[in-house]
Amino acid sequence: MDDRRVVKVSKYLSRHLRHDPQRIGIELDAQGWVDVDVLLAALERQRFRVTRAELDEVVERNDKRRFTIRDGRIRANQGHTVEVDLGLEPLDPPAELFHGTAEGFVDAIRAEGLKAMARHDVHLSPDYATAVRVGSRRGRPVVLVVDAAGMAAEGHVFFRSDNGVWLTESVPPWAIAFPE
Ligand code: HQG
Repeated sequence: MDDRRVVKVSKYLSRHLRHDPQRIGIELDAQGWVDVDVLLAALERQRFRVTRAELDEVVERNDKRRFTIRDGRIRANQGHTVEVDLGLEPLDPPAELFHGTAEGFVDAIRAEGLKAMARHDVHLSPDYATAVRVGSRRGRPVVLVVDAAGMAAEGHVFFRSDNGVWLTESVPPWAIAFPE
């Protein structure tokens, strides 16, 4: 598959495995899984034809390992807006984590901290470069440094998704260092 097709299929899967499964007539279980065969049949009905080999390739080659296939089922690793319980165990975070955002959001974040917005959790990156990429999706990127260890000491709970994104419910202003 060429890169454009991989991205196109990945976006289509993200939409329906994270946000809007009913749009293509599928149902996710409580942990976000759906049978691969059920998904492929639904895609066929939508005339968005994807073969099993292509699906495997998208899961394999996806730049952020957004999906997992296990025991004949598939799910998105994180980023849901529909209710799912990913079954992640709380984990001690590293001392610092990073959040990439856009310039226009900085004043609001200074005032109220980071909020999950439409998703279930605030997404934090383990490294600076990833945060730059995340922030660039929305404009000129600004990278915030989060005092994750300090938050954990105050009782905030952290999780790490199967693709290495750190998740937490919210980040208070005191735990955020803003660039000069
Ligand atoms: C901002 C992508 C105003 C926040 C990425 C962000 C990531 C606030 C936006 C993953 C705010 C929400 C998640 C506040 C937060 N006031 N703005 N109090 N608190 N924000 O997309 O972190 O391609 O829901 O900074 O790579 O940008 O989907 O979160 O800009 O890993 O796999 O509100 O999504 O991955 O945006 O991105 P999002 P995000 P995928």
